[in-house]
Amino acid sequence: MASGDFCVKIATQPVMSAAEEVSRQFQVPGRLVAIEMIGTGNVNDTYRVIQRTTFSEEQFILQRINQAVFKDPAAVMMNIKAVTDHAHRRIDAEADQADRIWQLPRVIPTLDDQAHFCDEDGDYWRALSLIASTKTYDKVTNPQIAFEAGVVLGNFQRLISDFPIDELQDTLPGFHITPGYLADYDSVLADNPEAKKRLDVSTEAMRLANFVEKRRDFAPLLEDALSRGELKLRPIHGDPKITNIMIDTFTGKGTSIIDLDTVKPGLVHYDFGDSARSSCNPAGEETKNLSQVFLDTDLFEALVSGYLREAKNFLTEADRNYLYDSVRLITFELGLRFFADYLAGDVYFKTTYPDQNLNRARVQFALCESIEARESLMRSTLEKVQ
Ligand code: GN1
Ligand code: MG
Repeated sequence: MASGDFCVKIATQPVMSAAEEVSRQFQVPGRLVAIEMIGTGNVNDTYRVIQRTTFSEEQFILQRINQAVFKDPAAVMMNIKAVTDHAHRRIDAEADQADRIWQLPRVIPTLDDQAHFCDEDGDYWRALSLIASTKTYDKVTNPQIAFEAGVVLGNFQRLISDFPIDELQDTLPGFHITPGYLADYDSVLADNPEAKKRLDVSTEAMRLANFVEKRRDFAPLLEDALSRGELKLRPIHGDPKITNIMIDTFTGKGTSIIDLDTVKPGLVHYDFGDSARSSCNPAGEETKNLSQVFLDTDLFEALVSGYLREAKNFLTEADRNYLYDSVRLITFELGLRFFADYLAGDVYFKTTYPDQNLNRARVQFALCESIEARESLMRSTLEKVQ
C-alpha cells in the first residue's frame, strides 16, 4: 500500500523481515547488506540499514512508529519535516560562525516522495539520515558530557525558537501536562481492579503511592505559571534525554539531537528538566541499585553552563525562575508515568523484564528526593551561571 493511503492492520509478519521489505521503499541508493535493531527507546522500534552501491556505502535509520502512542503518525512526520527543514536552513546560514559542525536528522522521502511509508499491516515507517561518527551515553559521569548535553539542547531550542508554534500540531495531547498524568494515575486505580490489586499486594508499590500523595499539590506548578501568563508556549523537543544527544567521536563535542517525535508546542522547561534528570544521575534510569541514584551537582553545574551558553538570549527572567522546579517536576512526572504504567499492566513503555516499570519509577522517585534535598545548591547554581 502506498504511503499516505488510509491503511488498516490486516496481517502480521516477523518484524525483521518487515523491516527488510520496507527498507526498499525509501530513496536511498544501493542494495541491502544488513539491518540491525539498535537503540534503547521505550516507544518506537529502531533499525540501522546498511546498503551498498558498487562504490559507496549508505547507512540510514529506519523506524516503525508506535501507533499505540502516536495516534497520528502522519502529523508527527509533518512536524518533524517542518522543524528540521527550518533548523537545517539556520544551521547552514550560521555555519561559518559556529564552533562546531551541527547536524540534525533529515527525513528521507519514500519512493513516491512521502515522509512515511504505510505497510500492508497498517504500520507506519520512516527513514531518517544517520548522524555519522557519534557516540551516545545512557548515563553520564563526566561533567564534559553533561556540558555538551546542555549545549546541544540549548542550541536546538534556539534554532527552533523562531518557528511559529501555530504551524505545529499537537501530536501527543497531554504530553508533559503533569496534572493530567496524576488524573490518569487516579483513574487507573479507580477503574482497573488489576491495578488496585498490584498496589495492594506490594509494600514497595504502596511506598511509591505514598510518595505521590505527598506531592499532589506540586503537580500543577508549571501549568499554573503558564495559565497566569508567566511562562509561554514555544516549540520544544519534548524528549531530550541523554540517549538522544549525539557526541562527535572525533571532536568530543555535541553535534546533534535525535528522536524528534515529540517536537510540538510546550514549555522549554519540560526539555530542560528532562535533560537534567537524565544527564545528572550517574546511575542512569535503568539501574536496580537505588543507593547509587542521586542528582550530581557537579554534572548539574556543567549542564547548566552548556545550556545557558546557548539559551540565555531567549530565556526571560521568569523562565529562569522556574528552571529548578522543572527538574524536580519532570523527574516526579516520569516516575509517576512509569508507576501508573506498572499498575496498568505495562501498556505504554516497552519492558524487557517483569516489574521493570516499577523499578524505573523507584529510580525516578529516588532521584526526585535527591533533587529536593539539593534545592538550594541547584538554585544558586542557576543564579550563578551566566
Ligand atoms: C520515552 O521512547 P523514548 O525512550 O525516547 C518517552 C519519554 C520518557 C522516556 C524515558 C513519547 O522516550 O517521555 O521520558 O521514554 N517518550 C514518550 O526513558 O512517551
Ligand atoms: Mg522518544
